[in-house]
Amino acid sequence: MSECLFCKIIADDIPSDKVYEDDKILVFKDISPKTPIHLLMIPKQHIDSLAEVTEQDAEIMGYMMTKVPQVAKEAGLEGGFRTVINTGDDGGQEVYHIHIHILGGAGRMPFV
Ligand code: DGP
Repeated sequence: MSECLFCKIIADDIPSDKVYEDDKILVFKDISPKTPIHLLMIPKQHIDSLAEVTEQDAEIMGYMMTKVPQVAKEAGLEGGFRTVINTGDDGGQEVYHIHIHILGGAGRMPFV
């Protein structure tokens, strides 16, 4: 079995609060939300990080970007949202299964 935390969430070996799922991606609530709404979008295929993405991943990466606004709208983020992809140790990445943070729900956010 994969040792990857998010692969275990995909496999339902670890419970999560899912808000969207299809055959390619899963979106669930962050366990430690930084904003009132804080979601994580992950591909079901394992990719370590943005630094590992290749042209072969163009389809799934593009697919995720098209799903972000749909998921954000369904989560109630009508006024806008922030997306973040932490990459590598210096980028603050803790879980090495690529994920897009979708953050919002607290009004206008500061730049950083
Ligand atoms: P990052 O630092 O970009 O790798 O963010 C990892 C995020 O994953 C962090 O905001 C907390 C979240 N997280 C870690 N473990 C779990 C978990 O078991 N369940 C959920 N729902 N989120 C988790």
